[in-house]
Amino acid sequence: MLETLSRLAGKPLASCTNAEIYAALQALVREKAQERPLCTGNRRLYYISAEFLLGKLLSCNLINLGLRAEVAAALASVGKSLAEIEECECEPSLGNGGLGRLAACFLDSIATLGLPGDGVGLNYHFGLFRQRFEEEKQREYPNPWMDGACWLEDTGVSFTVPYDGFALTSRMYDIAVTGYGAGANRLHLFDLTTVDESIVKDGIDFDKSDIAHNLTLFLYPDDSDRAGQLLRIYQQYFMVSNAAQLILKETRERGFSLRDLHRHVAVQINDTHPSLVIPELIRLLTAEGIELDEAIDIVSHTCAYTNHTILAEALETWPMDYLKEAVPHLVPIIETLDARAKAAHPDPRVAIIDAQQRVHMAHMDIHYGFSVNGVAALHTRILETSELAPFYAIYPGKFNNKTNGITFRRWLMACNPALSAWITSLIGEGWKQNADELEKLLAYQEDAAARETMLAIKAENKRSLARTLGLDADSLFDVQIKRLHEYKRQQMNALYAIYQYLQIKAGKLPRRPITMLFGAKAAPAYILAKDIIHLILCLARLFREDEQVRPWLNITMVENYNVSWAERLIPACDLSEQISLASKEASGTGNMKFMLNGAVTLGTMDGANVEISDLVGRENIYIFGKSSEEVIRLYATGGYHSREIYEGDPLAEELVDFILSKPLLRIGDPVCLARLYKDLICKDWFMTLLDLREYIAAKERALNDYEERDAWAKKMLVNTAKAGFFSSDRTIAQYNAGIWKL
Ligand code: 26W
Repeated sequence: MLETLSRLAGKPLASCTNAEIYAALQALVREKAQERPLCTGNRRLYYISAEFLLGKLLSCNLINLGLRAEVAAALASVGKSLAEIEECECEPSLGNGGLGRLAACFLDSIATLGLPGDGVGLNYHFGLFRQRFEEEKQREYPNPWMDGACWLEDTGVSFTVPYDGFALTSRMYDIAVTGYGAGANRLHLFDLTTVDESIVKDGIDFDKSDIAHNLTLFLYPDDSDRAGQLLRIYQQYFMVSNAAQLILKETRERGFSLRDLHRHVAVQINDTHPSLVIPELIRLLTAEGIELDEAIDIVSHTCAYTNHTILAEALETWPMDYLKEAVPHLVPIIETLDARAKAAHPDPRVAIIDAQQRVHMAHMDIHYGFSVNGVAALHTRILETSELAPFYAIYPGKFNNKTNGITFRRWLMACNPALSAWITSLIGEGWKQNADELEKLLAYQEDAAARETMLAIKAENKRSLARTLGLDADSLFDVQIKRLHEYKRQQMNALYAIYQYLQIKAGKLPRRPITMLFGAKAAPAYILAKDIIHLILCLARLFREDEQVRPWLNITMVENYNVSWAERLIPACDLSEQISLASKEASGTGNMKFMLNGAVTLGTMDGANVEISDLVGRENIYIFGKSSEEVIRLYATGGYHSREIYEGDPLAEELVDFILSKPLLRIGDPVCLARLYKDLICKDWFMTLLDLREYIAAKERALNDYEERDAWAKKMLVNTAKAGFFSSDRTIAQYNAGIWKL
C-alpha cells in the first residue's frame, strides 16, 4: 500500500504534506472504484433529488473498498494520521437536512446491494449557506466546497435545456458511488456552464432573476418573493430536463426502445422538487414521435413519488402564470394531465390545477406515478387518512410505506470505530452485511462486562468531543441536532433549559451537571427559527457567565452544523432529543443514528420514534406528549390556545416570561426575544406549551435514571441491538421489492 500511495503522490509518502496524501488517497479511491464494474440490470433506477447531503466521502469510500485499515496502517508506518488527513476534506454542502441525507444513505445502500441506480441532482457551488454566529445570531455566508481536491469528475456530457426564448447549456459532473464490499454506481450532478460565482454579494445575496448565471449557485434560494419562486422553478426544471435527457440517452445506449422505457427505467421523485420530470419526459417522448396517450402511459409506469413531509410549505404548488413564464412548453402538457385527471376524478381536492390556477405538484406525482410512499409507518398512515385521503380513496394500490433507514457504514463503522469493533468482537462480522444480526447483542444485556464496555466506549467518545468543544466529559450529554423548525420544537428544549437554570438558581441542583448540545441551521428567511437560535445562544451565554450555574448547566451550539459534526456528536450522545409535535415529523433519521450508537431517546410518538419505541420497549425509551391523533384533532377543532396554558399554568408562565427577563434582555436583542415571547403566547402554531409539563417530567425521569449507570447501560445495549431494522440496506431492499423491481 505504501508503494501504491507513493506512486499516486508522485513522491515518498514520508515527505508528503497531509493535503498531498489526501489527494493521493482520493486518486486511490478513484482507481479502485473504476476497477469495479458498474451495477447493471434489466431496469435502471434514477433517483432524482434536489439534495444529496453527502458528508465527507474519503473515509466511507475506504471502508466500502475494504481499504481503510490497510491505509491507516501504511500511513502510520510513516508517522502520518489518517484521521488528520480526513480533516483535509471539504464537506460538499449539497443538502439541507433529512431528505438530502437520506438520499446519500440510499446511494450507499443501492450500490451495496448491487442494484443499478444513479442519483441525479444539481451541483450547487455554494450549496446551503455557511452558518456563523455573530452577536448570538445566525449569519449566512457562501459555503464553497469545490476546492481543487473535490470528488467531481467532468464527464463531458452536456445538454441544452430550453426555456422561453432562451436555452441554457449544462455540464454533467459525476461522483463515483462505491458499495460496501461490492457495487458501483454514479451520482450525476448537473452544473450550468455559465454559472458566475462573482454575482454573490455581502452574505448570500445575488440577482435572483439572472438565471443564466445563478441557477447552480445555492440550494433552496430564498423563495419568499416572486423572483425567488421563479428561480426555484428554473432550477427544478434544469434538474429534471437534464435527468430526462440523460435517461433517454442511456436507455438508447442500452439498446432499448423508448416505447419500453417503463420496462427498463424507474424514476424516483424525491419529494415534489423533481415533479416536473413527468411532463418533461412526456414532452421528450412525444418529440420522438410517440403519441401523447402512449407517452403519458409510459411515464405513468416509470415514475414513483416519495412524500417526506405533510407540512404545507413543502407540498409545493406553483402559480400557473409562473410556469407559463419559466417553462411555457410544459404548460400544455400539464393542462392535458390536469384535464384527464379531472375527467376521471371530478373531486376538486385532487385537481392538479386548482380554482386559483395553482399547480399542485404532489397531485401530479400521484395521478401520473405508479407508487406513492411515506417514510415511516405513522407518516404513511397520516397521508392515507388525512393529507392525501382523497387520493388514497382513488388509488389505494399506489400507496405504500417505506420506513427510512441509515447507512451503518457512515453511522457506525466510520463514526464510532470503537463500538463497531467491540460489536464485531462479540457477534462477528455478519452484522455488516445483515444488520439484523445486531440482535445477537441482546444475549449480553445482563452481562456486567458488556455493560461496562458500553459505558466505557460512550465515555471515551464523550471525552473526545469534550476536548474539541471544551465540555465537562462527566456531565450528561443531552443532544438536539436537526434543522431548526418550530415543529421540531427546539424552543421547547430551550424552555427546559430555563427551567433547569431557575432550579439551580433556587439551589435545587441536578444529580449531575448537564451539557445541552445543539446543532441547527435556520432557513435564511425563517425569522422565528432564527429567533429560536438567538434564544438558545443567549441562554448559552447567560449560563456561561454565571458562576453559580456554569458548573451545573451548559449550552453549546455548534456553528455550521453539518454531517461531519453529526459524526462527532452522535457517538458521544447520552440523551437523544426527538421532541417534535406528534404528526409533524414524517420520520426523522437522526433518531435512528442516535439509537444505533447507544443513546437513549427522549421523544414524542412521532415519525419513526413510534417504530423505535416498538422495537426497544417502553422501558428503554422516554416517551411523552400528546398523540398524533390528539394533535390532529386539536388542529381540526381549533382547540389549542397557548394563551390558556400560559395563563393557567404558573410554571409555563414563569418559563416563557423569562425570555423577557432582565438577565436575558441584557444579553439579547429585545426585538427578537419579544417576537418569540409573543408568538409563544399568542400563536405557538406547533403547540410548544401543550407538552411542556410532560416533557419536563420525562426529562427529569431520564436524568434520574441515568444515575443508575448499570441499568442505563442495559438501555444503551438494547437500543444498539434493536437498531438493525433501520439499516438503509433494509429500506432499499424494500424499495426494490415493492417499487423498483430492478
Ligand atoms: C425549502 C422547502 C423544503 C421543504 C421541505 C425543502 C425540503 C423539504 C423536505 C421535505 C424537508 C425534509 O428534509 N424532510 C425530512 O425528510 C426526512 C427523510 O425522509 C424525514 O426523516 C424527516 O422527518 C422530514 O422532515
